Amino acid sequence: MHVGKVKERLETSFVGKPLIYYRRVSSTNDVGKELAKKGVTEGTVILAETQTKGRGRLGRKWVSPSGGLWFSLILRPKIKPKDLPQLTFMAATAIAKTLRSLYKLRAQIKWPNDILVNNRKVCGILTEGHTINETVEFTVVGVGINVNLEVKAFPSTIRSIATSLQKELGKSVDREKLLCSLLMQIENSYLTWRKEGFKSILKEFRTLSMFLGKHVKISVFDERIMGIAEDLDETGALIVRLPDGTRKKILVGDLEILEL
Ligand code: BTX
Repeated sequence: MHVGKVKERLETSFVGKPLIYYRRVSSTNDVGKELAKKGVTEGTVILAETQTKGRGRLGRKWVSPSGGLWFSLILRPKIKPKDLPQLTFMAATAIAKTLRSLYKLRAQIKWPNDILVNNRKVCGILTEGHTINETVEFTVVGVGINVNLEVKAFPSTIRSIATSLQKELGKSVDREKLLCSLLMQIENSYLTWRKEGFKSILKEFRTLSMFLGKHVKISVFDERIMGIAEDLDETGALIVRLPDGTRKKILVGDLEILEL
């Protein structure tokens, strides 16, 4: 990664300023939290070539070899912890839009935090907050995108569910250009969210999604819920219509589409 090129080309006003680059870290979210506690400004981005302890939700492992884009963005909006998912949605819409406009890929969002291309995961988002007295002090939005990776670089357990931009496009892409475009789009989406609220993000999230109206199975810890993914409510929770016709609201979980 030529960080100098990114800094030269970056046209944002605050996202990615500063951009802090490491060749190798445990997890950019962990480094981000440490730096945020020390007071780095809103917009700071921590980028790493590889992560040794990349994380997904619920402590799951995020495979992060060299060639991907692994970064975390520090934001400091004044929100309550319950509103943190809004930032995941904000980032997901920004990423899906960028992949569509740069590469003409049909990038689609899978609730709540994945971007898929051809039904395989190309990107995951992990938003974490640091809360004091019921107020979020800072937020770390972690983004992992499989960019110039060969699918055989993935462990066998995820080879069938993951993809990369290189695989989908049949060629490697300019990571510096991608990062600049992503940070610009994330800044725009974040400012829209701050100005207009969650409604406008949610509207875009719905259009970019691939699960609405589909037969789904949702795993919520040990529970499995099957039904039709009917809609998202105004907080981003998933509304599922169960076989008996009743509706259930789901705040977090892992979604599997049963019919593609
Ligand atoms: P998640 O919990 O929704 O997904 C984690 C699951 O995704 C894993 O259990 C595995 O099945 C699968 N997986 C692991 N690595 C990959 C990969 N490279 N591509 C596709 N599928 C994979 C998703 O959590 C949130 C991931 C956020 C990652 C970023 S990277 C920068 C930042 N730092 C950090 O530690 N995490 C975030």
